[in-house]
Amino acid sequence: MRVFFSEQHRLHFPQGELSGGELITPYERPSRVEYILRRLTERGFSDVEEPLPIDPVALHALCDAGYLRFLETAWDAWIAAGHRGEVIASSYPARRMQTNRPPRDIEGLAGYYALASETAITQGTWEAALSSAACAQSAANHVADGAGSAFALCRPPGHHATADMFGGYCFLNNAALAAERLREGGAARIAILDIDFHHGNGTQDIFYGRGDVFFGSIHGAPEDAFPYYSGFADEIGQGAGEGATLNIPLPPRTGYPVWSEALETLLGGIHRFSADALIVSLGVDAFEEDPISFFKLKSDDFKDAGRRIGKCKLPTVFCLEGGYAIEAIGINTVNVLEGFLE
Ligand code: SP5
Ligand code: ZN
Repeated sequence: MRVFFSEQHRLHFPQGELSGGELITPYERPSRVEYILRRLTERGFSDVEEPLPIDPVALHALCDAGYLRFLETAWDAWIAAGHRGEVIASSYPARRMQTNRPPRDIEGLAGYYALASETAITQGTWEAALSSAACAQSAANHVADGAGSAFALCRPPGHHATADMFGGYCFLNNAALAAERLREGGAARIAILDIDFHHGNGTQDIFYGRGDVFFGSIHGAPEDAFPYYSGFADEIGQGAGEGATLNIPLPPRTGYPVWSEALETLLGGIHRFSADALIVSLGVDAFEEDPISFFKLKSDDFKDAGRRIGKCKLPTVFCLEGGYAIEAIGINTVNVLEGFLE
């Protein structure tokens, strides 16, 4: 399985994540991919390639133009305004306020385009986000060209990002870009399987009205887990997309017996949808030792999950999402890939 990876991810490393009222070193940090790369090498995944540069046409087709302009210029505008810290949103267009009038002031604009405050933008964030998206696009191209599977080692992750919002450590929705690329490559129906601990609100939002892209997710129940305001079981899609979204929220301390049953439910949905290709939003934060999550999967469970996904026999693009138990992130991620290849 070819791996797509760019060193550019390092350009995104904010000093601060807002957590429990403190600024801490972000959980989503560069060393995550170093552990994964090391494990890939150990396990013989030697086919590692630089992605081609991002296709700007595809990016603009997916995202809001004002949002892209914001991401590109936010750091400079923030510094020009005299702010001394990193770009962190603090004011939001909340209930009954104006959600369609981007302010001129950069502090207001940050909140306009944010969905959460834990995620800071720093000097290299835009370039890193572009390189991450490029990994997803190149992996999808590779699969569209006939490879059975590919792994996009995306950092920063993508599944919380909508067409016009960042947050949850995400800026550009890598899985959505991969899906569109596979569509252009001739796959009429795409399934996205999101096994990250958190609900992939961004991916769901992008495809909510679409009948040609299935989105299924297992995640911590919104009552208890970020992103809190989406991922309920009654979110099933709308219009042409009605029935093409399938959410399985699960409670604290869920272990593999219940989690794997949920996975089978999603795989059944994907089968009934008759997908031509599969994208896996591969977060491994369902791991029992993850510092910000509450499921109880063990390392071996990730291999079994990979095996079950492999039984779909679909051309598959894996996009890295979350996973913050850093010492185990390599083992858990590569276990999914190895299970899939068995
Ligand atoms: C891609 C991805 O996995 N994003 C996750 C973003 C989570 N952001 C909010 C985390 C809040 C965690 N608070 C729990 C702290 C437990 N000590
Ligand atoms: Zn996550």
